[in-house]
Amino acid sequence: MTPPVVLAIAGTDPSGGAGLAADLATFAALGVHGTSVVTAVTVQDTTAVHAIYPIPLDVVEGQLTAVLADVPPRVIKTGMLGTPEVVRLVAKLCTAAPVVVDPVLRASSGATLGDAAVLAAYRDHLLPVAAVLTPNRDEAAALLDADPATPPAELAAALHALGPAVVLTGGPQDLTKPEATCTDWLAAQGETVPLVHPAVATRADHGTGCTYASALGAHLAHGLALTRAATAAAVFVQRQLAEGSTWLIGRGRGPVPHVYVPAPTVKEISA
Ligand code: PXL
Repeated sequence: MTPPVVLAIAGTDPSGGAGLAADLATFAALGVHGTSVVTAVTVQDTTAVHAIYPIPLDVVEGQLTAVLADVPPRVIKTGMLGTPEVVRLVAKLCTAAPVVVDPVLRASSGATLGDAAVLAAYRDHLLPVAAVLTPNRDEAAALLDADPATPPAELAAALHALGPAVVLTGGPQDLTKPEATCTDWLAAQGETVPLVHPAVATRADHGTGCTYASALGAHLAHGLALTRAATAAAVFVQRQLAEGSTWLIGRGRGPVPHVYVPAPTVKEISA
């Protein structure tokens, strides 16, 4: 059966944790066909982002118009867009499918992936046309020019008032407790509700945000309603983080595993 198509518009991460590699692997794991438009090439490893090379605007536009015309997506997911011109281009051209916007502004290693001009372009051009926004708390505060200490439920509701549904993803609280949890705040149709799920203690969390937003896009493309899609995406990320907690990849914060296929047993190989 033909799977739904989800388009990812994002940057690359050579270490395979974040960016387009995370998006496409997540799409494959969740049974959707992924198409992709590259907006920037980052030079990075698991320890840091060393350099960023934006793709020229006409090259981004060429990729986008070609793939939109030939392989219409059920859902579009955006990650690192890199420049205000690309943010505006995406807002202008991506009108035929719901857009899940992960407003990437900063890498977990600390590097800036979207500056003040990118932030303004998100606020003025992409948020008003987005279907769902998936900021973390810092991104939400930055988009609203609010104090980062503002309660996350308030940040989610304030962003929802600008147009899109919002899933404000919350990091783990007090991982020293065995029952530690993460709380995401879902603001949609005028209501803001918490979605609570178990936290996973791991150093391999590079790409968690990209993976979550891609999983959300994939579940929406399969037809799940937003609350169920958000819950299913959190369950997917939680499972993958647990899987990766014993992996030893890279010297820094390792990648979230996106697809985990157990190695075949000797019995299976010889069968
Ligand atoms: O996790 C945010 C992110 C998104 N996109 C790219 C990245 C990163 C973080 O490193 O490199 C390309």
